[in-house]
Amino acid sequence: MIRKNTILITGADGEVGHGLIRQLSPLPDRPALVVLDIRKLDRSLRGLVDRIIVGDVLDTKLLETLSTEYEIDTIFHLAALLSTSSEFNPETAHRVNVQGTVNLLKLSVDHGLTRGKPVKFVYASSIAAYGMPNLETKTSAGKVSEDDYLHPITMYGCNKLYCEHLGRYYARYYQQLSATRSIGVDFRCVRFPGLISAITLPTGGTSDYAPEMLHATAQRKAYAAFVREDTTIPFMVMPDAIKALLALAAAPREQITRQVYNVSSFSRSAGQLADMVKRAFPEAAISFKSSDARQNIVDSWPADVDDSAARHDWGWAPDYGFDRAFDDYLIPTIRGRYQSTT
Ligand code: AKB
Repeated sequence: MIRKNTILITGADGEVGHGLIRQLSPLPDRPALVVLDIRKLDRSLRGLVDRIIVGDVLDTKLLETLSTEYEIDTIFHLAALLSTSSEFNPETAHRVNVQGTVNLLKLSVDHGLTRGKPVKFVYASSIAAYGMPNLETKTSAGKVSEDDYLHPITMYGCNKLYCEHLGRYYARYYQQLSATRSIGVDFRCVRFPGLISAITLPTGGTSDYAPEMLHATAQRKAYAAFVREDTTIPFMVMPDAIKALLALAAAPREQITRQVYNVSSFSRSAGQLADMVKRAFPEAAISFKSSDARQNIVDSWPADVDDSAARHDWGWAPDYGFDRAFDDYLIPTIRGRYQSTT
């Protein structure tokens, strides 16, 4: 039997997974889409994929079965516990975020060997991999490069940074002392800023104040952000996040000069985001009640990132700057989304 070329998406029921499925599903002659998540895929997406697996990235038996059933060409590994959830359950987060990634990297190297070609492994990392030492440094550092300030203060950030290293290890050094060298894995990683979708809300992140203020306001609810008004980190809207994943996956291997790439669209303070929301919804009731613990986490993330390597190597450029993100995507989409419910 000839097995169909397959794309495997883990964490498919998260918001990046949803965006990726919507983008990939209508493509002509696309590989089979096999999606894995601990939760059953949202009803609205079930008809868009070829197989839905409700299961755990920690279930190695399940992953082995997948490896025998499908010719896996590309894995988008999105499954993770986000930063706030991870702080409440650090050891569980470590298991899911790290052991889950190890399991998929191992699946990839073994699968690559059987098919004689490395599996493309696209990993979603995060600005949480950074740890700015204090607010003065955060302000003076400007756009930080991929290699600076890598001292994360969250379990999630530590997990993401370590998994970036694991990706490099499995790609280049796995089984380096054995007689038969591994075929490795074609590991590629984007470090995402805070993501904002007009369609879905994230669960358990710490950059969530941005999407939360927008979604609450669009539903005519008051919102108290858990950060100071001047809190600044980089953000990106979901269509650009999907664009980044697909562009990195599609880039010719010889153009890839590093394993981890920053990507960014706009960097704004929570107050500037609120002003934009108020411009569209003048009745918005947004306040700022900084919670020390979560504030501390966001303060440890850079105010902006340098994504020039992604721009140079694989032509990264966001479609949505700050104004366009709100005017052409967030506001019209979110109005449509809640029209019937408000
Ligand atoms: C989170 O807040 O945990 C995520 C992230 C920045 O990776 N949105």
